[in-house]
Amino acid sequence: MPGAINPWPDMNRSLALTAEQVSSYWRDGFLIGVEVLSETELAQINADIDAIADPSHEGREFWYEYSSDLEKTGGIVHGIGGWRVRESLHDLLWHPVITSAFRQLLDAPPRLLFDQLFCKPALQSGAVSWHQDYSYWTYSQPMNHVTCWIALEDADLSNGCVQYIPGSHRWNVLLPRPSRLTSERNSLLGSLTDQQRAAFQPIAAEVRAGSVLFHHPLTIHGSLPNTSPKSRRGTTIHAMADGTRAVLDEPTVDGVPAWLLGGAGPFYPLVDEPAGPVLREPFFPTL
Ligand SMILES: O=C(O)CCC(=O)C(=O)O
Repeated sequence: MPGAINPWPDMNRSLALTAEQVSSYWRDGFLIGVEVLSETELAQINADIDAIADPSHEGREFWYEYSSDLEKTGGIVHGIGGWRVRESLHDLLWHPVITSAFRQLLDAPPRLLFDQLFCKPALQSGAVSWHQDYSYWTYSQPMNHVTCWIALEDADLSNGCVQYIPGSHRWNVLLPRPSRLTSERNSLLGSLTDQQRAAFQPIAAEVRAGSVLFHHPLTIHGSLPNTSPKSRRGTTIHAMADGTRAVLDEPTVDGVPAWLLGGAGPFYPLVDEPAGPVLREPFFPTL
């Protein structure tokens, strides 16, 4: 039976990013608008997301985290681990245009760190605070990560598209992490120098459904609330280079969920790897 996502959508198209796309990623810290998904693939993923809106949906036990309670999530339907819940979200991880871009941008074989769903229903709040992704993942070392954000619906400023601060990945800073889903969306600005504040010029990553964004783990990004009558759905794949280790001083670390550690417990780490265990199957598959 064919998978939900066609593994070879168009044999005539080049899978690779162009040299210009790769250099603009390194210059700006992000890349906007690589076309990936067909109408059919989008329809399948969106039908699956419609189905998971029901809190009693089949397979819900496979989420690492899931909440459609907008009161709790600040107006965003948020999930981690969708690849284990629906076939379309699973197959998306191995879309050849995405995996080959990961390989180019990491310059290494990619692995999944985790996937993450961010859906902003129409006319709801739903801001994502300014943040750098790596501030949440410092346990995964060395830092060689890249995120792909996939537009499942058209995204523009009015419905809260992702916004980036160009060049911020080259500021050579790791700023304190804010709570990601919060009304205090500008709290990170308090940690910037005057020079960084002057360079804080957001670019709105407006994209059509089916196109994707890539960003560097130190690029500052966030998004405004959705005040429009249009829903805004996006899902991300956070990838890391093969060989990335979980470097932790303690069996459990505040803010690091147990699933990320492949099953933390009193006997963690289960393997004798002084440098920290390599993040690998089954939770961190190769892409
Ligand atoms: O979907 C959003 O608005 C934010 C996404 C995000 O923070 C991320 O992809 O790291």
